[in-house]
Amino acid sequence: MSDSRTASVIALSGGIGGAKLALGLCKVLPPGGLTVIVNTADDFDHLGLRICPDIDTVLYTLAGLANPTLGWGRRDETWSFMQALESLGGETWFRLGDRDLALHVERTRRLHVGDSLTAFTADVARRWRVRAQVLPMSDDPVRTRIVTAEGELAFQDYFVRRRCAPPLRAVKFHGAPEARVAPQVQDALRPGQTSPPRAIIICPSNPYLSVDPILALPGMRALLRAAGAPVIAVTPLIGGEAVKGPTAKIMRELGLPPSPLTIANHYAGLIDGFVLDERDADLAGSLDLSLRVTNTLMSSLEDRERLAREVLQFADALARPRRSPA
Ligand code: FO1
Repeated sequence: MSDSRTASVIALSGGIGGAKLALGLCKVLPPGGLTVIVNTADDFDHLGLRICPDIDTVLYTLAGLANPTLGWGRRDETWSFMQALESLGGETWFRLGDRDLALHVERTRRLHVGDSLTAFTADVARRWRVRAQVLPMSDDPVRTRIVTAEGELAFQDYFVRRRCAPPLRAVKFHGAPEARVAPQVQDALRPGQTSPPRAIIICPSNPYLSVDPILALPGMRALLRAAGAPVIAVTPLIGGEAVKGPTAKIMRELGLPPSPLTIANHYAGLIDGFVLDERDADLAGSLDLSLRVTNTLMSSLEDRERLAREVLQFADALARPRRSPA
């Protein structure tokens, strides 16, 4: 049996929304008690640099360096590089702040000399005294492509350059069938018989753009199910809208009702429990799944910590029956 005080908690996360809950979990768990598995399918090469937006958002957030206004990038940012680039007629649709730039330059160098993305990310986390393990889902390239009414677009072209405007028809994850789950992710999910993780938490990230690429890796769903921990998803929708981002818009364009019920059904077969927002409590009767109904809006650090505690309590309650002797 796992000791819920020491067993690790694993979170699956995209960028901004997921990182908020990851921060709450990191604050309420002991150092080293959290492993965050992060989507890398938003990554791309831009201005000759490798950009990994979701990894960077998680790192900045957990290190206390995140830009509180933008949600992405660094706090106390300056934009001299962008201004200089603009004066040269360069590409400025994807904004790289001066301080943020250092991370992309150094990562690009390290990848060129043969380091893995996992090794570089761990090195940054250590230097910034991040108290959690931050793991790219894979060291192999997986790239999201968005099929729109105007043709197929690379993810950042769709998300940032076009601001998600073209109606979305389908989402593809190029490279996913050939990609390998990062060995460190496999280790985190297969720690051996004596210490299964305490919980696996699917953060309130966009299911279609941020979580699905993680789940699309060969063997990932089987690893999650076999880990021996309750798998819990936290709704990214409140009252039919995402707190931030295009989740509801995308669902409408895919012909799906923008409801937490749709999200819970999307994760059917993978999750043991679902965290529903209290503003959607009337939907509780329609879900044939263990539920926790609570305030999922994370405006402050206190909100993040409170939600993290509630999700962990929910996981512990779900784990108890399955772990008690027959
Ligand atoms: N998002 C934007 O909306 N505009 C930007 O100019 C932008 C720049 C950027 C630079 C570095 C980085 O790590 C992230 C950045 N993001 C930007 C956010 C990001 O591309 C998206 O939020 C994610 O890919 C979706 O999770």
